[in-house]
Amino acid sequence: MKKRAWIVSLFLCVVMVASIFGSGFLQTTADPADIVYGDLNADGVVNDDDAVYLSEYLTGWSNHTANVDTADFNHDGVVDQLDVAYLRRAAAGWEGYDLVRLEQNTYTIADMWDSMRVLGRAVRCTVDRGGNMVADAEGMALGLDFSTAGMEFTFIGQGDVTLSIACGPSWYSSDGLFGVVIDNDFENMKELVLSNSDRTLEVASDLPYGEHTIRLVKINEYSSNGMQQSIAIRSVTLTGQLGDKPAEKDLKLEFYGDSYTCGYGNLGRPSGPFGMDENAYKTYAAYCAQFLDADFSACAQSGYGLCYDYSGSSSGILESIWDQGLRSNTSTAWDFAGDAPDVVVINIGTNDVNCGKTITKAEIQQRATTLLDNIRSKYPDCKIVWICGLSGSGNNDARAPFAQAIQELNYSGLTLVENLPCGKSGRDGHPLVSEHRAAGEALAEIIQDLL
Ligand SMILES: [Ca+2]
Ligand SMILES: [Ca+2]
Repeated sequence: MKKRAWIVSLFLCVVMVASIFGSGFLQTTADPADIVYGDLNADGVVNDDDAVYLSEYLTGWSNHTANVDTADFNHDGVVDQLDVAYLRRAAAGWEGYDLVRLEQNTYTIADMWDSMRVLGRAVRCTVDRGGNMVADAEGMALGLDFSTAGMEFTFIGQGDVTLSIACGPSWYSSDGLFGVVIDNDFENMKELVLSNSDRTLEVASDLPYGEHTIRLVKINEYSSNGMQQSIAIRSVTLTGQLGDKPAEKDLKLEFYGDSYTCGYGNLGRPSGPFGMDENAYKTYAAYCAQFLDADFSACAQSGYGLCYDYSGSSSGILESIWDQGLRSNTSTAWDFAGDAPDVVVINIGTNDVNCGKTITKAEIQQRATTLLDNIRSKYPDCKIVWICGLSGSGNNDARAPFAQAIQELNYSGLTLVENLPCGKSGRDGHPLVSEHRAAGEALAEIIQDLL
């Protein structure tokens, strides 16, 4: 109550002072580069003396100066008694009162590394003149190939946020989408259209002054045939300063899969390029993670299978990509050293049972054991959920013996899901976003019971 009474009396005081002295004062004297933000009396520290100094300046002390660029602490464009109050609270360490100078800053990935989160399979890299990404632990850029790879950071400031990017050489035949989530508003995620000639990308505009959380994610998958793309984020330009590193979720999920996990065709735009009809942040996997308040990442590729891909080739299988960090540079292994997921979800088999091959139980079991042992070697304690494709599409009769083969492995820690309910109203018999959401909710209930 005391504090509130103080604020009220301060407010009344401010109203009185403002009415006497007008809306504020501007005086630019020193080079802004030489001024420590908040240090009005130039004694090298920011404390209550600076609030006193500013207050004296506002009451007309002729030997005092103040610069709007450095003394407008509440960022309303004028220097007045509100700034005195703001500075006093900032000097006292009140939460929400940060001295942030509103100037444009450009941060490379190297600059941001300790204050950003890496999402999914994003790889620190350099980018050569041809747009190729080369893994480099000291690199200035962040390479994104897999769906759900990205980054998240916070900043205190306002206005626009712009990326400097490079789109890989594989991206030549159509535009694609790039995902942006501002202040955790997943429902209104932006799907920005990217072309391979783009070198900058505005991901946010006209943000009001305050603390913001920016999540940047690749929502299209990579494809070596050029229909999808690589993206490297070189730097982020914003007005304000980087904030604290965003918090991790307590629960982590990791998905391995095919087009269902990539979100192929889920946006309901079947007449255009499939890069415009895919959002990996609106899949059963993404919604499952949202329902469980979990972090999630994906290692997935449309058309892939356990033993055979959709065309019956044995090259397009999860075993060949499960440990990759960059799809465009297949010698780049993913670094599994980060936090292990609590649950790994493998959603594979639909392409196997629909590719026209006759697959023996022994083949299924041998490939499954190899994949499971590989994942187990990295995550000794995780639970594993194996979904034999989403029901509703494809050959349901053929799925049964596939599921039976997995079940008979009796693999330690594995839960089999044979029929995850799902529709198929999107492109090529794939689920739409609403259908993914329903499947994600059902999967979240299954996982909840395992935890
Ligand atoms: Ca000072
Ligand atoms: Ca102000």
